[in-house]
Parts: sequence; structure tokens; C-alpha cells
Amino acid sequence: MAKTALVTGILGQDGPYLAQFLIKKGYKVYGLIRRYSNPNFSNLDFVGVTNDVDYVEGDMNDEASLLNIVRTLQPTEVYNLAAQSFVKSSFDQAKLTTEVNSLGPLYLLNAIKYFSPMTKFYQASTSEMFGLQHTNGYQDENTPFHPRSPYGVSKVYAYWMTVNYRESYGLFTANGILFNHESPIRGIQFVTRKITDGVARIKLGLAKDLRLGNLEAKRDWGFAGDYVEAMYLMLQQPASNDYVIGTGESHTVREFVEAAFKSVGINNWKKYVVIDPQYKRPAEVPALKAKADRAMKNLGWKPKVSFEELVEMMVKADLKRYGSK
Ligand code: NAP
Ligand code: G4F
Repeated sequence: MAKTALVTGILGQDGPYLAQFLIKKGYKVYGLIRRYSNPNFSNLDFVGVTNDVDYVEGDMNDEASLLNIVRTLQPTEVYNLAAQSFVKSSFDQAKLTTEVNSLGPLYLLNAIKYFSPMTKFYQASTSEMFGLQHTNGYQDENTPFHPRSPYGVSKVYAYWMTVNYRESYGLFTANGILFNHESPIRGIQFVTRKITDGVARIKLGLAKDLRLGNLEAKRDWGFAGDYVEAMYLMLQQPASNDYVIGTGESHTVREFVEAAFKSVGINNWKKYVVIDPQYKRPAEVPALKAKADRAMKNLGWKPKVSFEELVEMMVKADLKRYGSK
């Protein structure tokens, strides 16, 4: 019988790449969607799987809807990707962020515990949980947490609940502690996509400047398409565990800006970039760099797309969106 997967966050960035990956593996994929007046399937359209996913209606804030879905589907695997995932907004919407990101996973874990204990559970944990902590400039599975935003705090709760339900009830639960990963369908507010979209518009004469916050923050940026494979691999292991996923290479926002402008032949990027305090955060995570040795050794996973290839892929896609050949 075909394996089944329930994917929450199916309309976001990672959901479509994961759905595409699982469908290729022969899975039947169910995507959790909220009720919308106008649902937006554009990211699923981009990867070409809109009509290959079955949709189930529910909300991470609505415990009964999640209990019912898990009870009815009894999926082989649940990938919990749904979140209020924008760090900056979490400072102004801390309660909502906590409800979706902390209680949502708890509802799913309870649904599995009571109604489908053989279901394997993946939790989308994040390098944001490390915040200020590092060991010699790197973060791995043993690095302590020091979250710097309500988003980071909400994800620490979900991380520990995922560990706790494994230890308390013997459920197969895995935390993927993923570092920043991007793609042409990255949300437009996140800095990489904001930059590539801005660069495309400047190149085509549709915008005059690009307004950004802290250019000195360092991130370990990889390609989302590579990272969904790691999610899948975590649930295929003989025993459940938690894994850091990243490239091991870190760049500043400034370097991303330079690379994006350079990819369209603009070298004097400073002419276009305006520092705007509204894009700075009350507390910043200054530097993230993954040490993904456990994943490379146990899962046989490694990233395939380089930083330069990622920047170019995203800029090209944005130029194409604006009609440039
Ligand atoms: P994303 O593009 O922001 O997608 C998040 C999805 O969650 C959206 O489709 C959204 O649905 C859904 N969602 C939000 N609130 C919901 C609710 N109340 N009920 C049901 N669905 C809800 O995020 P992403 O980049 O794909 O990331 C996927 C997951 O990985 C997230 O949990 C994120 O926190 C985590 N993560 C991401 C990264 C990264 O660099 N991308 C790194 C580490 C961890 P709507 O479309 O209805 O708004
Ligand atoms: O692209 P960002 O908004 O991503 P951030 O905050 O690192 O969070 C992302 O990655 C996490 C994994 O570590 C995920 F868990 C989370 O869900 C999300 O996907 O910002 C990256 C950096 C920050 O330091 C920010 O201060 O870019 C800096 N930045 C500078 N100017 C900006 C801007 N960020 C945004 N969004 N917009 C700016 O104008």
C-alpha cells in the first residue's frame, strides 16, 4: 500500500518542494489548508503539483480539526511545516505566533498519541532557537538554545514537546533543526527574496531603490529543494533523532546583496540600497552557521546548491516573473 503523508504548511515555501519530493517517491500527499476566501496555490503551481495533492481543511489553531484529520487519515508520516514563520512579525504578534508554532504541534502530537501512534512526526525546528549560542562559530545538535524572538521561543517549546513525546510515549518524532533555506518561492518579506525581487525590479527600471535593515547579520543559506530531502530521510531511520541541517557556510546580508546585484551586472549596488530602521529588529540573531555532521553521517545528506547558484537561481526567477527574457 502507498505511504501517506500529511503536510501542514503546504502552501508555503517548503510544503510544495516536500510534496513534489514525496509524490515522486510514490506517496499519497494530503495538504492541510485553512479556509480562505481566495486560496493561493501559486507555490504549488510553481513546482507543478497542485493537482497531485489532496487537500484537507483545518487550522493549526483548531485542535479538533487536527485530531479529526489525523484520526481519519492515519497517515504514515506527518510533516509539520505550518508556522507563523516571519521572525520580525513575531515581536508584534507574539501570542498568535505561540498559538500556531507551539500549541499547533502539541495538538498534532496529541492526535498521534491518541489516534495514530504508528504515525511518524517531523517538526520544523529552526536555527533561530540557537540565537546567541555557538561553539567556535558553529551550531550543532549539542549547542544550547538562547532564542532572541517570540518566534524562536515558540519553536523551542515545540522542539521539546517533540522530544518529550518520543521519550514519554515512544512515538517516532524527529526535529529537523534547519538553517535558513531559500528558493524562488520564498516569501517576499524574507530578506533573500526581498533582495532578489528588488534587484530584478531595479534592473528592469521598475524600482529605484531597495530598503533594508541590518546588513551585517550572517546566515547559513541553502536551497529549500535540498532540505526537504533531509526531512524525509529523518523519518526513514531505524530510530528517531534530531538533526541540524545547513551548508556550513555563512554569509552576511551585505554579501547576498552584492552577489544579487553582481548577477545582473550591477557592481555599484550601494547606489541603490537604503538602510531603513523599520526593518531592524528589537533583538537580532547575529550569526548562524551549521555543523551538520550528524545528518551527513547518519542520513547521508548533503546540500547540492551553492550560495552563488542559489542567488542566481532566485534572481533569474524574479526577472522572469517580471517578463524579462
Ligand atoms: P512559510 O513559507 O511561511 O509557510 C508557512 C505555512 O504555514 C504557510 O503555508 C501558512 O499557511 C501555514 N500556516 C500559518 N499559520 C497557519 C495556521 N494557523 N493553520 C494552518 N496553516 C498555517 O514557511 P517555510 O519557509 O515554508 O517554512 C516551513 C517551516 O519550517 C516553518 O515552520 C518554519 O518556521 C520552519 N523553518 C523555516 C526555515 C526557512 O529558512 N525557510 C528554517 C527553519 C525552520 P497560509 O498559506 O495559509 O498562510
Ligand atoms: O530573511 P529573514 O527575515 O530570516 P530570519 O529572521 O533569519 O528567519 C528565517 O530563518 C529562520 C531559520 O534560521 C527560520 F526559522 C525563520 O522561519 C525564517 O525562515 O532575515 C535574515 C536576516 C536577519 O538578520 C534580518 O535582520 O536579514 C536581516 N535583514 C536585513 N534587512 C532583513 C532585512 N530581514 C528582512 N526580512 N527584511 C529586511 O529588510
